[in-house]
Amino acid sequence: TEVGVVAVGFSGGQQKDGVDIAPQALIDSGLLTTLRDDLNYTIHHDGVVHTYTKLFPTSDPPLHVSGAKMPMLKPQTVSNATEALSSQVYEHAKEGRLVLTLGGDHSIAVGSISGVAKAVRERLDKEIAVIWVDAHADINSPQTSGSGNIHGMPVSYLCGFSSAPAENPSVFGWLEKNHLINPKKLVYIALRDVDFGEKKILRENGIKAFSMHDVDKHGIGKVMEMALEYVGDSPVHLSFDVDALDPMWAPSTGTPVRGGLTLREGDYICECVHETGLLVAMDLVEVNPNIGPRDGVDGVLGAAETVRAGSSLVRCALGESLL
Ligand code: DIR
Ligand code: MN
Ligand code: MN
Ligand code: MN
Repeated sequence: TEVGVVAVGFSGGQQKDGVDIAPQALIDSGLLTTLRDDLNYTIHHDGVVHTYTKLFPTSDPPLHVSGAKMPMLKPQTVSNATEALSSQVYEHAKEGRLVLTLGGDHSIAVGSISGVAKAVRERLDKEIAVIWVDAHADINSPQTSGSGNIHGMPVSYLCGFSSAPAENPSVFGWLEKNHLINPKKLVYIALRDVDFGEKKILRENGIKAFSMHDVDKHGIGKVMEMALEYVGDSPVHLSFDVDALDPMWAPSTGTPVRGGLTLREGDYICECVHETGLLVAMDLVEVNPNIGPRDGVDGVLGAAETVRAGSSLVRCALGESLL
């Protein structure tokens, strides 16, 4: 199989530096050479960690959208970066490559998922399913967001619940109908920190979600059975936020939430998706090597171990565990 890799050193969807150095850390840990040499993939990668800084506007003031409590932060920066990423991902996906996007914060999923959705419509005349593994639902609109951080909003734009605001139509104005996903083909796993306004959006749109409560109740085996039955035979884009894992396994991330998945449960999710043969793209996001404790002191896991966990998730999704 052919894999297209896009390394995205972008942190503009939230406020903590460091998430932009994760792609290089993942590559330095040997992820791509393992995919090539041990898993026998043909890797297409330009060797660049894209920052898109040339596309950043000289000034990008917070955007006050009518009805919002908080202004959108770095709106044009995030829009420009994700627009560029969307076409990079599209170019890989239209060649039939499995696209691996290494982030970066989760706002970049607006780019990766839109590019895959468009390519799969053109190639296969199908809608993609999205499996979003995250402590958070990332489905705030600019109106419901309590932070203004766009990494809490990508799903809202991808579902078409939000679009270019009247106050500045160039912010996400590039998103076309063929970039969007069907909210009925979206399924969440590992949720445990969902804002009040987001719960309302999930409920009113009948969006399928398996929270940590469901993982505890049914076990990860049954949850994956139900999630994959829901997905059916649609091509799958797996968007994995490393904060879905418990901070014990992935402490180096911007918004850790206790009570998450074990590394084994995360790997299991990825293995199950691999087994379907439906995987067309994966994002690995929100690894932030600048956050968290030092590795190795009294067995404490820190940045290096978070990178290792992220690498393991990707390798499992690409079939490493198969005997
Ligand atoms: C919160 C936190 N729901 C927000 N979201 C995070 O800012 O909208 N997403 N951390 O990863
Ligand atoms: Mn690249
Ligand atoms: Mn996220
Ligand atoms: Mn998250």
